[in-house]
Parts: sequence; structure tokens; C-alpha cells
Amino acid sequence: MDERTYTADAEPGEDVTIKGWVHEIRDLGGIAFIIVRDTTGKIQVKFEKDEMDDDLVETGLDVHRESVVAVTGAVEQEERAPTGVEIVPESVKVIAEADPELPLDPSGKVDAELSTRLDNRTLDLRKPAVQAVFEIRAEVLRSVREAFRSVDATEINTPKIVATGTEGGTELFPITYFGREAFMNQSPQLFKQLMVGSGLERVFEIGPIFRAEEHNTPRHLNEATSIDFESAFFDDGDAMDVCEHVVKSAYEGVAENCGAQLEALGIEDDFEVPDGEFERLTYEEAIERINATGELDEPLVWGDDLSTEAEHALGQAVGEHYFITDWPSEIKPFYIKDRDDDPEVSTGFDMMHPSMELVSGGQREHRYDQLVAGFEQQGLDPEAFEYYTKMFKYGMPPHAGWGLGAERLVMTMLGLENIREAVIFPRDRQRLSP
Ligand code: ATP
Ligand code: AMO
Repeated sequence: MDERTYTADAEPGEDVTIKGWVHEIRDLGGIAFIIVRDTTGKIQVKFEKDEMDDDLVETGLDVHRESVVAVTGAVEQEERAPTGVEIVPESVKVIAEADPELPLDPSGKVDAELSTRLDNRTLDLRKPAVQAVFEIRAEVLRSVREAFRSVDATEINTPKIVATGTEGGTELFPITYFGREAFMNQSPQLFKQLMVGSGLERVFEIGPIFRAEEHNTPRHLNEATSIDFESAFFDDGDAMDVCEHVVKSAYEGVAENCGAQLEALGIEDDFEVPDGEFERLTYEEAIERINATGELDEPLVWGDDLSTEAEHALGQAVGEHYFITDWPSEIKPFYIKDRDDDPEVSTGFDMMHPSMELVSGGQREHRYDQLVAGFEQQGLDPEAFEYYTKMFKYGMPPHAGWGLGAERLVMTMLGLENIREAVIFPRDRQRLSP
């Protein structure tokens, strides 16, 4: 079926068939060119009108930009051609004609608004710089999987239709499940925890999470991809070690395997794999450093959550990835364990890029009585979570883990301005299709 024989290293004299999109048409009078774009790049096809069959010339030059064509002909050396060779066609077939009115210009000469781009993602992803983002995203996920395998974690998949939420009641999408109330899952939190008590012990999942976020921001999605990790017999420090290893592996994979994509994005000279250990600041040290910057109108006091401004002030001061540990127990969820020597302080941590939070995690409460008490403290009905809590009666080891937003990782890695640029078909408050 696939009769394509043209490759990037085709030699002059070879007969080839190329199939691809008409990127550009240049008619100079006696001579004309079409530039055909395929996965190898762009190749020039030359029409010398006086020397060629009229039908061939007509088919080749009447075609609209972005139509799919098949060209068969001889490769010839031509210094003036962009790749140093061109094809002199013997046959040109239009496989799929494109409408002359394009909703956006895939050659990238005319900029389009993000919403126009997202409405026309097929055309948008014909641009090398846009395609590069998704090739890099794929490499990030590949490297992350490999990093998890290197620490003997097993990949799992957990349900996305669930009976209870875990990350704060206001952010759930309700659905109807055969007449019963159900929700789209906000996090694999409870399921991954249940697996550390199983024979698997150390698990990871890469999957969708759904959050009915109130606000439209450049760093929130309503459907995101979460990279989750959980391990038996780990404390918060062990979980942070794996987190750092996984994030650095993603950068290393991209540095090693995505040179062309970084070049297409114009960031090949600025791309750096984070070196050195990520600094670990306690929450208390973090608020001191934020207050010392003098950037906030009102200084933070112990117990405050960090606003976006506070995160930015600290990010500027630290300048690299870092952890914030020992958060006040008050502002961390019920499943996070408190420090044994001080119940006001939790084992919860966040991992930050200078511009935003990438990860939340911590050691978990594995003791049945304390876990159930924690539900009550947060105003949650422990009975609704019985499917989860009861397993804590049958030998649940101490454990820890974390969740990392894949889009935020890609966004901060590539310096994208909007998280939507890191998703092919993003979901936000306005956007339900495509
Ligand atoms: P005619 O041959 O009928 O006079 P023309 O004047 O349109 O036709 P040329 O003078 O051959 O054509 O070329 C026009 C322009 O195209 C020139 O600027 C030339 O450098 C460029 N050109 C010619 N052949 C090629 C090629 N194979 N690849 C890239 N550019 C070319
Ligand atoms: P948290 O709610 O902090 O923690 O989410 C973890 C990480 O997921 C990403 N993320 C998002 N990305 C884009 N859009 C969103 N709406 C969005 N919400 C979250 C962020 C965030 O840091 N169960 C815990 C994790 C754990 O303790 O293991 C949790 O879900 O990068």
C-alpha cells in the first residue's frame, strides 16, 4: 500500500515516489516549482513547462496548497534547491485536494491565534515547531516510563469513573452511572495506595485526571495527564529521590533524542538538563525566603498556602527546580501523614519549577485509626471511602508517593506560554471539541 520510496538521503539518478502535502507553489513563468512536504522534510519538484507534457504541468501547478499529492520522477542534483536535490516529475497525482481557503497557514508565515490553532489542530500540527512539541512530549513519557522501570516500579491503570473524589469536593465532574451518582476521577491517589499493600508494592500510572477547575488559567486544564508514583516502605525523602530521578531522566531523554525538535523550536542552545540536587526547603524556610524578597504586599504567616505571586517570588529567588517539604498539616489532604514528633507539620511536599508547581506528594497515613480520624477532621464521610479504608485493616505498609502533571513538565521544559500548547486537544471551560 505504502509506495513511497523517497528518503532524505536519496541520490541523484534514483527514481523515487514521494507522497506528501503541497507546501508551496512557485510559478516563475517558464519554470515552476512545487515544494512537497513529508516526514523527511521538504523537497522541490521542478516543472520546465516547454519540456513537459501539458497535462503533467497542469496537474502539478493547478493544485492548491496543502493538497496531498504523489509525485514520481528522477532525483537530480540542483544546488539552488533547498535540499541540494530536486525531483523532475514523470507523473503527478492529486490524492486529496485541499480547499483553497485554509483556516490557518501551515507554512507558519502567517501567525494564528491559539484558539484558531486548537480548532484546526490537524493543520496546526503540520508546522514543524508544533509537531516538535508532541514528539518531545512522547519522548518525555518514554523516558519517564524507563526511569520508573529502572526503580522496579510496575505500570498500572486505574478506573477513571469513580464513586468519590480525593482532591477537594468542588473540583469534581459529576456523571450518571446507570442511575447512580459517579464522578470522573481527579487523581489515582486511592487506587495507587491500595496497590502498595498488594504484591506489586511499587507502582506508577500515566493517565488522565479530570478537574472541574473554576478558573481559566494558562497552567490549568480540565483534563490533564498525571504521572503518578507510589511505593511501599518509602518515606517522603525516598519519594522525592525518585521524583528527582524521573524529572531529570525526562530532560536527559529529550537532550539525547530530540535534537531536531529542539532546533525546530529554536531552543537547542538554551536547553539544559537540570544538574545538581534539587534544593529541599522546608515550608518554614520557604515563607522566610518569600518574605525576604519583599515582593508580597503582606508577608506570609505560618499556615498560609502559597499564592501564585509567592510561588513566583520564591522561584525567582531559587532559580531552579526545588522541593518545599514539611507543609502545615492543615493545608494538606487527609491521606498525607503528619510528622510523628509534631502533628501540626506534615510529610507532604511539592516539587517546583521556578515558574510553577509540578508535583505534590508525601508519606501517607497507613494506620487505620488515624486515617479514619483524618477523614472526619476534613469533613469527609469515612463510610463513603470504606472500599479504601478497609484494606488498611489487612496489613498496609508505610508508603509514600507523588503526582506530576505531564503537561506542566512539558510546558516548563520548553518554555511554552500556555499549557494548552502541550496538549493536542485540550479541554478547558470553553473547549469541548475537537
Ligand atoms: P525560462 O526558462 O522560460 O526563461 P524563467 O525565466 O522563469 O523561465 P529561469 O531563468 O530558469 O526561469 O529561472 C528563474 C528563477 O528561478 C531564477 O531566479 C533561477 O535562479 C531560479 N531557478 C531556476 N532553476 C532553479 C532550480 N532548479 N531550483 C531553484 N531555483 C531555480
Ligand atoms: P495535585 O492535586 O497537586 O496532587 O496534582 C499533582 C500535579 O498534577 C498537576 N495538575 C494539573 N495540571 C494541569 N491542570 C490541572 N487542572 C492540574 N491539576 C493538577 C500539577 C500538580 O502538581 N493525589 C495528589 C498527588 C499525590 O499526593 O500523589 C494530587 O493529585 O502538576
